[in-house]
Amino acid sequence: MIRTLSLVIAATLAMGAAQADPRANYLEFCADCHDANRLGGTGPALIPQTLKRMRGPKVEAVIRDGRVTTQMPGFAEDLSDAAIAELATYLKTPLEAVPPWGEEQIMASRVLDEDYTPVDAPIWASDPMNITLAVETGDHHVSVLDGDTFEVLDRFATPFAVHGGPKFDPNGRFVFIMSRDGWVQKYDIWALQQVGRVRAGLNSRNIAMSGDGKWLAVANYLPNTLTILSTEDLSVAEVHEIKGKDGTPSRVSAVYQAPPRDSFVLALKDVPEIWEVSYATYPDMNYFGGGLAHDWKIEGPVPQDTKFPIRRITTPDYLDDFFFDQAYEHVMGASRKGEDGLVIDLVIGQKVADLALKGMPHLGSGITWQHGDTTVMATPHLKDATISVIDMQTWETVKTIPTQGPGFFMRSHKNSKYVWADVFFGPNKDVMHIIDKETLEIVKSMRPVPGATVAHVEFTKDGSHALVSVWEDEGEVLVYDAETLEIVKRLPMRKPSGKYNVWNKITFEEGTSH
Ligand code: DHE
Repeated sequence: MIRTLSLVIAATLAMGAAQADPRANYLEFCADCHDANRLGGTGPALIPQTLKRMRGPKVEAVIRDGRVTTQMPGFAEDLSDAAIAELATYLKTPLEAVPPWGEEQIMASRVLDEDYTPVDAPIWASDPMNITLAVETGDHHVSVLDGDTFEVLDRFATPFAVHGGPKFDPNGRFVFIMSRDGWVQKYDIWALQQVGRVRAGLNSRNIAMSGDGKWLAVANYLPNTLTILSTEDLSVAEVHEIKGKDGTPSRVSAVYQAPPRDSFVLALKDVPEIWEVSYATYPDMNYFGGGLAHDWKIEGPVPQDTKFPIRRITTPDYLDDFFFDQAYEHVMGASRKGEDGLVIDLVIGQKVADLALKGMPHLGSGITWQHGDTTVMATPHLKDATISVIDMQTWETVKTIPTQGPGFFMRSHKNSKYVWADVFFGPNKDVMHIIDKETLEIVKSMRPVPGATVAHVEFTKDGSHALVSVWEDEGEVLVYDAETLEIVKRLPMRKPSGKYNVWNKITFEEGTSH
């Protein structure tokens, strides 16, 4: 009797211990799909870098109730509320050590589709230059749209939580898509087939395509690296470890393509430096837009044992978010504190101006257009209900346009007289402002679906139509006549986010972010 009782007590204590040990619960209930090291498997990585970026229900609620439209079940019957809370805290704790993720691990993750069959020409009859992709974050898909009829040519699954703009090769045939967990997907638009996937980082920011279409650079937070992939077969060309001049490791906030300079430009999170990584090849050497000739401008040695030499520019501040002039000679950078910005001349590698920018400008969403005899750049602010318009010759703010709330994205097209600017945050998140490019005044504020977030606009190739996301789970893409501002078509979609037109992207159309 005593023995039975002690067995019961021991079992109860053991269960209590398991319930209280979040790591044990993780291994029992989560590891099969999310990996024993929390780095992701069929489900996403469960690390703070990924979790804090996810919009939607809180972590506890997802563990308890599951996630609709995904394979994530609820664990309310297996785990007490206290155990769920502890498990959530465990998932929000940084990894003790970041496992190695170099060439070997990246190559081991690569999957090339065996049934992928290349084609000589598109298998559809639409205008290949007017194809538009719509990312649907609700169920992690992309819809391929004919830009004239808005017919959906294909709808394919992407890796979990795509972020940033997909990048097209210079012919607009292949597109590369990146997820926050570092997966890069290659998709053949002509064949409407996935070519393959590779995990280029463990937690990544965005990707950039080289001007010649041969290389794809992947900006990583985890580990602190830039991965350069061959676009041909997604193999690793090089993995650059990112360390500042004093040896401080740094996350890469973003990588940008600078085609006239034959280089990638990197914004670094943890060191006050800009890096330029050249993909120029002998004999067409155009290292750093010719800057290599002036080696007094280059700080630090240019490594000889790399295909992709690096130039470092020391900056007076930590810069997080960039915008380039059309010639890629100047870069505007927002300070990491989000309180101001500055302009660096990439040729001489020096600061040439300060920018009056408050309230966390989102320069990456900036656009330019001709205004009188100058070019202006406009940017929204993530923490201020204004849009700043900056003269790109004097770098002065020529106008601050008050809006109905902080915005995220802006778009225009050279054939359109309007700029479209969303209000992403606050009670007026259902508003889309229309700004006259000449008067710099808001001429219309539209509320297409009252109460629903409307955000991100993309134009068709000729600028005649503007596509707007109703950013809700049961959402839609609204197709507007860009002149009359009337809705001409509604395309149901699952939480659509960004849309990307092949022509506007590969020609670096001035009204779109690059
Ligand atoms: Fe983005 C682009 C950084 C939050 C949706 N976002 C970008 C780019 C950068 C960036 C550097 C340019 C990459 C490119 O296209 O090559 N984003 C950041 C952040 O630092 C920020 C503020 C915080 C973070 O979570 O990392 C952030 N972004 C978001 C979101 O919360 C959004 C709205 C939803 C989501 O998907 O996470 C979001 N970001 C987007 C989209 C683009 C983007 C749709 C592409 C815009 C385009 O038209 O090119």
